[in-house]
Amino acid sequence: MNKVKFVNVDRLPNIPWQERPENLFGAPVWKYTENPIIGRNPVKNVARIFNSAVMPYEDGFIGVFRGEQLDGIPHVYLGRSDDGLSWKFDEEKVPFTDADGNPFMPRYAYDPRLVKVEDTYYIIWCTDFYGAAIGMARTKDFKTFERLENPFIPYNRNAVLFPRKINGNFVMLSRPSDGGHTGFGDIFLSESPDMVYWGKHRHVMSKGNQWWQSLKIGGGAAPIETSEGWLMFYHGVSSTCNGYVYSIGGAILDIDEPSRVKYRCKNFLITPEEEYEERGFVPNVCFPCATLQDSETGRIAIYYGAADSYVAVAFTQLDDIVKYIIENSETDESDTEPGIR
Ligand code: BMA
Repeated sequence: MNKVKFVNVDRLPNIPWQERPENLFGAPVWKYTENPIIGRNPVKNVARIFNSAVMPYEDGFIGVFRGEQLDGIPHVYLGRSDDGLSWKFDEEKVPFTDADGNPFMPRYAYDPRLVKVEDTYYIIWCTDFYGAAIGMARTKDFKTFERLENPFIPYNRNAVLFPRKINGNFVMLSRPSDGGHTGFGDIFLSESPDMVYWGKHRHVMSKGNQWWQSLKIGGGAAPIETSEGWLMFYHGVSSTCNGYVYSIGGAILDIDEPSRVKYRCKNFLITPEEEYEERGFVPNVCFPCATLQDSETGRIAIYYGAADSYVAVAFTQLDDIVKYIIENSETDESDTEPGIR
């Protein structure tokens, strides 16, 4: 296999990084030894921050964070960092407005993703639209945040935008759900010419045969463009006698027709093993929401929520992770077909 290259990915010399440890077991992904990077009570009136998304901005990093308020209701908070590891948060939630600039706050907002397409940053979260559904907003300056039309009717969660248009349209992954803790779930994608009207819905992949992803799956970080296809980190859930266990998996989607899965790793890449992943508000959760990557070195930093209590980081190298996914790939017809029936 030729060396895998990032496509449309910039240099990021200050990407958080730690060298790969010796004696790494399983997938070529290793957890930051100083995890978690965000502990409890991280800012006034917020008890926990987890399931959050970051990206490079100006000379440092910016992020949208799921902050669980003291009344237990989650909202989106903005955070900034010089090094991607140590974060300062705004004390006020992100002030979403309508198109006229009038306040238009969601009743709750959780699991935010942050994706830049062309010159605009999009925030996508799970909102209350007469039930759990997808909320979206855009900003160019991280000062004003204009909400967009909710793309889908309820129930839906885990929407993730691709970082560029494909065949002229915006493309978004999502996971149709129910109003509760959703004991099922496959990943679909939808296209839009304008971020208002969504259609051309396609099935991408279903929950897997492997036990770690046998209950449901859902989108995680924004897909990363590479010479092998779109590298996607997603979450997979197993149902045990003690509740759900959330692990992180990897797949590679076709570049021009991303509803076709080229490779899908049968093994999890990250599973709850550390104290901060196994113990917390909801134990046994590793929930990816973002990555950072550096075109020069092939380094990737994966940001994930741990135990619905903390933010943690793990590292991998593009070439190694793609090779591992390909070598351990197991797909079926519902993965590789175009996704329409
Ligand atoms: C899912 C989402 C996530 C959460 C996970 C585990 O349904 O609500 O925000 O991390 O459950 O509690």
